[in-house]
Amino acid sequence: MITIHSKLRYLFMFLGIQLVVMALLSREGYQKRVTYFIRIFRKSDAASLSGKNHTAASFGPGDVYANLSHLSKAHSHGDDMPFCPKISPFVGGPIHVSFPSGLTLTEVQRKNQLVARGGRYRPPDCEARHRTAIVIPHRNREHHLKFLLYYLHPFLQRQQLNYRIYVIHQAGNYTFNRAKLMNVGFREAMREEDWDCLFFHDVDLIPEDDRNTYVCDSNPKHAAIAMDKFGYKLPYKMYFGGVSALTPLHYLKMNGFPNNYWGWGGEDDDIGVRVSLAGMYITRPSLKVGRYKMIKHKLDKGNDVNPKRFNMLAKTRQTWKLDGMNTVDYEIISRQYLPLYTNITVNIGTEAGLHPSPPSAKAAAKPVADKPAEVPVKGLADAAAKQEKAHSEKDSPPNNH
Ligand code: UD2
Ligand code: MN
Repeated sequence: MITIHSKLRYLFMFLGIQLVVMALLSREGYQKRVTYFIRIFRKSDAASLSGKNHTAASFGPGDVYANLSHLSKAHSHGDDMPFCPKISPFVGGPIHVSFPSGLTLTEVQRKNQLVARGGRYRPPDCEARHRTAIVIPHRNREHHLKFLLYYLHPFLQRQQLNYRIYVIHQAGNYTFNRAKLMNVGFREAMREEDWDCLFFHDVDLIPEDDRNTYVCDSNPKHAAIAMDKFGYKLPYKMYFGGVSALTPLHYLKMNGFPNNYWGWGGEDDDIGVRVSLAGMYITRPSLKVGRYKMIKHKLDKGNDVNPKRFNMLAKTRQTWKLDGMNTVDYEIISRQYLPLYTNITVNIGTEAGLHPSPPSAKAAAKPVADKPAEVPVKGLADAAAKQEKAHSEKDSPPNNH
């Protein structure tokens, strides 16, 4: 009897101690860690989200959707939310990029359930440390846009950013003007919210490593340092095309981007030169991290090579203060808050202004004053000359991708 009693006593003591330990462990911090580990074991959630008929690559290593299910769905925005960690626990490194044929926007939407109307996202359970606007110049590239949205949304969520995607759509058929659309994007995005960083992003460039964080540096950042189309190398030192990131202060300091590069080419170099003329320098992520895949395409109709680009580039030093954010003129045609992005359709006019007169009236009218001169400029600016040389490889329009 005595032995049974003492055994029972030990058993109760043991159970009591266990209860105390459990009570201590069940405090909030422990709960969070347990939930985190439970989520890791439920990795397959992401796969089930898309249902049976998902067309994207299956969730193997490098799948950009693999750990999205770890993000809590509780929308607990409030004053007492802690800041997100400095390095997001959801960042996973290299991303496998492919272009499945059957992907639809509806599927992209279904896979990004925490993205709010207008392509808006905030981490649900922590206060983001960065507010980033993505600005995409666009016309007739819906197919590319769909893939970019498919990859960019989870990419940015993994980085725990507070972000919104703006697509700036050039109205009409007149020659495309990438840099002017960026100026429109800058002004319209800043009008809506106090972004601390803007990413200017080609529609056809897909980031391949989520350690390439979409936050700004102390100087303008060129993020697309390594692209497949250039053999994952920087084509030349001053290259600033593809994807770049500037704070509002950087942007205003260099008077934004030029408005008068109509057609393909040159504007990216003009922007690069503006950075240094404004007393700043270009920063870049490492070659390992700043990797991008460009969706293969031909030169678009309505975006012919700009034959004036070298002459114009030679004059950036004289023109950058006279043309840019301080002179941009445009008319917003519509602003749509779509499920995956904010679409801003804009009339940016032509070289002859926002409302150029019809050809018949033109004959009678005085010649357009601000039309860039065609005469070759004596003594090309250093940068322009160097670029022209370095370009021989890079500076060809995308007609053979
Ligand atoms: C290169 C640069 C690009 C820019 C361009 C010269 C790369 C990866 N990118 O792009 O940053 O400097 O040369 O202008 O090297 N777009 C449309 N619809 C059109 C035409 C252009 O949406 O009809 C947009 C779209 O976002 C596209 C971007 O403009 O990604 C650049 O045009 P591109 O892709 O035809 O030129 P590409 O690849 O040579
Ligand atoms: Mn391209």
